[in-house]
Amino acid sequence: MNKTIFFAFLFIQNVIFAQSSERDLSSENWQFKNSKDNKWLPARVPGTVHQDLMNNKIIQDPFKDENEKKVQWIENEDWDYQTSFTISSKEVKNENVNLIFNGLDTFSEIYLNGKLLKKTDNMFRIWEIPVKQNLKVGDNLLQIKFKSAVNTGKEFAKKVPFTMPESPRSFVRKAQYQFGWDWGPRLVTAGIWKNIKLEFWNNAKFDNIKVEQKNLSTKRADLNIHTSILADREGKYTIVINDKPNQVQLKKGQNQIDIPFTIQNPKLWQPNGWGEAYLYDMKLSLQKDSKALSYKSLKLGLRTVELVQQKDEKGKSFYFKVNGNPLYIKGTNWIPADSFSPRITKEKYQKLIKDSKDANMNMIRIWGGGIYEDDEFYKACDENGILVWQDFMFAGSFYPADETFLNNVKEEVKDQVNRLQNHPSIALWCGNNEIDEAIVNWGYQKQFKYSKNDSIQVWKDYKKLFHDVIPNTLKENLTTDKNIYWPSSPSIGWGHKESLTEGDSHYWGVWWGEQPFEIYNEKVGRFMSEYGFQGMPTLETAKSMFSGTPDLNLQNTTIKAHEKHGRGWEIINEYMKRDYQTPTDFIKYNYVSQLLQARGMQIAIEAHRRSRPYNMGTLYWQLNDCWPVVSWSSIDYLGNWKAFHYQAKRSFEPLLISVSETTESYDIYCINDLLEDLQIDSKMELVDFDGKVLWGAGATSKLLANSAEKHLEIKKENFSKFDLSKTVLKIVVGSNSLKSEKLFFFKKPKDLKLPQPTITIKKLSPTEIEISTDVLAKDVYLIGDTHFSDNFFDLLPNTSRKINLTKPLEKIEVMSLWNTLKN
Ligand code: BMA
Repeated sequence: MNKTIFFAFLFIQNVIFAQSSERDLSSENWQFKNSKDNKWLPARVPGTVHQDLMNNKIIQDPFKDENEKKVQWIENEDWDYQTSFTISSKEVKNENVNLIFNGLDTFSEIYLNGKLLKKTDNMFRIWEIPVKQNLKVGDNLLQIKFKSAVNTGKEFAKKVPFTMPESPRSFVRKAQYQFGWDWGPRLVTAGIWKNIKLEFWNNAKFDNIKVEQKNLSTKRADLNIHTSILADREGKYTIVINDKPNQVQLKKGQNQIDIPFTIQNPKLWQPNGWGEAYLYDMKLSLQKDSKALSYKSLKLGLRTVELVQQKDEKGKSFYFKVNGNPLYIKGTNWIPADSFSPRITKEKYQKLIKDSKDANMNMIRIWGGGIYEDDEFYKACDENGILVWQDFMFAGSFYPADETFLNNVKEEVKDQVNRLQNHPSIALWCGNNEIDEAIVNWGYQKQFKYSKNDSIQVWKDYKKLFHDVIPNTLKENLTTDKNIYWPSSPSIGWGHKESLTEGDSHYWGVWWGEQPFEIYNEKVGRFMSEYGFQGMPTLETAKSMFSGTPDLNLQNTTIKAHEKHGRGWEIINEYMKRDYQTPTDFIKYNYVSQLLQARGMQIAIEAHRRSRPYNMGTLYWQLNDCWPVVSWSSIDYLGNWKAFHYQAKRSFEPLLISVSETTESYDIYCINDLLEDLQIDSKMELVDFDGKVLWGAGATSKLLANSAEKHLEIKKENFSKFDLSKTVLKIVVGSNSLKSEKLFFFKKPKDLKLPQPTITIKKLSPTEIEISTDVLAKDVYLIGDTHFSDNFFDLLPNTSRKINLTKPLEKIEVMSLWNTLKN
């Protein structure tokens, strides 16, 4: 072989066998401008136009003061982004180059070196464009021009002969909460919200891997690994799965190759509370002549999930069987953790999921008005044993169902189901949030004067989208758990009695219906997927609403503007009046509003849990916030636990004691969510607020695994001689492995005769304190810029509690409910 031929041969070999590789274009120098202007300004990718305008000091932070109003003009403008990036002669020699956009929000035109490559119209789709022919060695200009989503949506709306509620929101495949919600500002943004990559590949590459779990037993897991491979050269290849080679023949173009894979004596992935969320590492490589061309890796969790719905004498059950056992679901609803989702950090995702785990939860519902979440969210859920109820992104409106819209949704479902389905955390796919309910109950047809035909059309469109197109696309793309699709949450609106006998239920009689908290004891459905009550955010977050010195005052217009529910303040005041003395001082009002929320939610959660197995799940509305706001959340925007999150943790404990009052008795329930029977000892004492024990009793019994049982009944006449506004019932239940304590008060907080406590705080170390009191201290509130391991708790006379701090504090302030009384 002469030298030139030899080198040419080597060169071809190199090119053919070069591994696929990626280059992130997000870190290039990006610029943006209003399409009408000429001046380019620096931009950040991934990001949003609002963030870029803030960074360039063109707008003020819309989360502060009343700035939200001042930035509304942005949604009506068109925005251009561009970058210039260099391509090397080596890069251009790759046989294939793709430009991948993981998320563009929303209506854009993509130009490379002046040539229009694609028009996009869906924030939730991934766009992959072959660009080998369009690239050149040296500088390349990439431009993305965004059209106003509001104006584009308005054009779509004109084509429909009737008015769609909240038009033009539902015409645009874009995060719906950006249009404003009863907990969120209106910030309809635009931009490159996920990263952009160049992918170089030669010969063949993995497109996608889906793991089908065919059979799972304690002895073995039979899997089928579905690989989709794109090849531009046919031939013999090898797919190596965890060091095990498999010879395959690929044709030019798309290839679907299924490879059986077995794991002996598998370790199961268990939800939080039942054991370890065990994950296997799976590594795949695609090889030709022993040279690797393409890699994929994933974490595998082996578990079974079934949704069981069986007719019974009261209606139909609704519960999840996980690894063969009924799992009582405890958890919450998730909204996007920021109005500007690209700035949600991995740490923030990890922390919010860890906070859910720490509060004894095992499921989170991703609500349909937000986004299909970032990979990090699902990773954190996989690792922490948190199941995910995944809504598709449709919420609280009517949606069109013309062919273009349906095709767009099909592609969206395909992209998201292919991205997410390997996560063991995903338990259920749900069509939408409250759309069935909106069509049936919210009266839009009357409000917008629909004809009979218009109404029929709305229902037809609904059926097409949520009973046909979405479930069918889901089925085509899922490998395992094909049956878990639920068209709408809730399945039946809360005004109908069937909402409590079958399906999942959003119970809003409390808050929206202004019924008393105690009604929660009666309105227990089979699976409560939403219910909630608002509370103020912590003081740190309230202060963050101001750009300057905070004016913490209930009449302050900034404070008022950070409540998005039209009647929010009124409803909080009304409920507060029922149960508490209403303070006028801001700090005390803030504290009591949090207690009020925690109290309402405690009543709800305990009523649900006492009712198992009739009720098999409770997901409160809502875990988190997207900005500093008064809302239903248990954790505020800055990540601080409100009183309710501490309460949720207590109410979700695996062994719970709950007291239900009847006309004649106090019934003590024990709830055991574990998979083992417990031998329990219980001790009860009636204690007055000065610490004197007035009455006592005890019992021993067996508490079955996975059950709620009425354990004891105390006749009211036992207590008739005591002043119950000055006493508390202390119940302690213990077994070998677990202990649980409950303090039950007989009266509403405002009717308790609370003595003035002397609360003492002793510093044990920079991050540990011991807190004690002489007489009963109700709802002890530790104030300071740190996370306390416990807060907003009751402390019995002459007892103490050790509390850890995440950060040392010079000074800790403390108050209790006594401080809010008008003595
Ligand atoms: C529920 C949710 C949200 C809303 C919440 C509180 O029904 O689905 O749309 O924010 O109520 O009103």
